[in-house]
Amino acid sequence: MANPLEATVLVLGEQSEIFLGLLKKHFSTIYQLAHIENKEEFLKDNGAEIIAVATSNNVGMSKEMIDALPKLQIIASFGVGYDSIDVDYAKQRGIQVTNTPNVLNDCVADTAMMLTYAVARQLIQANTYVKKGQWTSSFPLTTSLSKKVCGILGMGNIGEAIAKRAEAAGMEIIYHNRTQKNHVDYQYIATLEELAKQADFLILALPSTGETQHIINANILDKMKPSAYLINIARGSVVDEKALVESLKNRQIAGAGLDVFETEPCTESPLFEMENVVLTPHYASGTHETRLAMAELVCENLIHFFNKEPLVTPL
Ligand code: 8YV
Repeated sequence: MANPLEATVLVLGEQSEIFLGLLKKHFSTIYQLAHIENKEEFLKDNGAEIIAVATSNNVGMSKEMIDALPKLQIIASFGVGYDSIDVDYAKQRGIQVTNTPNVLNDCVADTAMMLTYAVARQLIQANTYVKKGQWTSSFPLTTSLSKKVCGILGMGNIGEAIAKRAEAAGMEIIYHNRTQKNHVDYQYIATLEELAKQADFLILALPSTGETQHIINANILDKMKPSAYLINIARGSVVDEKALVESLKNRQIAGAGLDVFETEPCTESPLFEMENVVLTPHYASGTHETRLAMAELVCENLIHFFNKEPLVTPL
């Protein structure tokens, strides 16, 4: 491996060993702001020199942080979602922003399907049933995926990867998106209300934007069938979690599989008590392989930036 580039990168937040290790391999000076005791003093002394920042979706970058770095030229983020970064303000200031699309599609789509299977086939209960020695009679019957309607909200790259898997499971795919996608054969449903009505499994794969906050609210949950499940691998903010809890309590829907929450990390919630809910800790992209690919893509973007080449995945 070649010597690291003579370049400085300021890293925001606590980042994984995989990510930090790669940054250290590629760039000569890495400052980890989270580990600097007097951040204000550090930013006063070094802020004017820093042109590159590495962050992640769970850490983000606020307008205030951008303002603390007057020479900033690039924000390279680890994650496909960028709702935690003030991208509009960065762009106004002429700062380029990159994310890590596509490399995580498979793992995120796998997680969507894993949650779908887990809620439908009661994987968690079945596992407990065997391990606790309760298998004295047959386990209650569960719900099949095949021939069921999989309604996908958000037919981007992740939505498509989910659709392929759901198709392979024998499901019928319908979707709603801001615009109809010409290159996919799945049935387009013009409104979210109608999608919610028809879906046996409503899978959320849309970005979190100003327009999508609480897009799944009491009104939409009301439209869902009592036998339907909600699966969310997108962002917690797209679901009104209080309304979801109510609808689960009242058995207005059959259950939910959630990888993301309105507040993360989520350490207490009425959802924890619910048998018909399967929860995972926002770990859809969290495999060795995918996190390495994400870290590599952040570094590639930064290398291109320092070499004055076009960025690989600019926003
Ligand atoms: C996170 C994600 O990036 O890519 C995204 O948008 O939500 C995840 O892959 C990861 O948890 C690091 O913040």
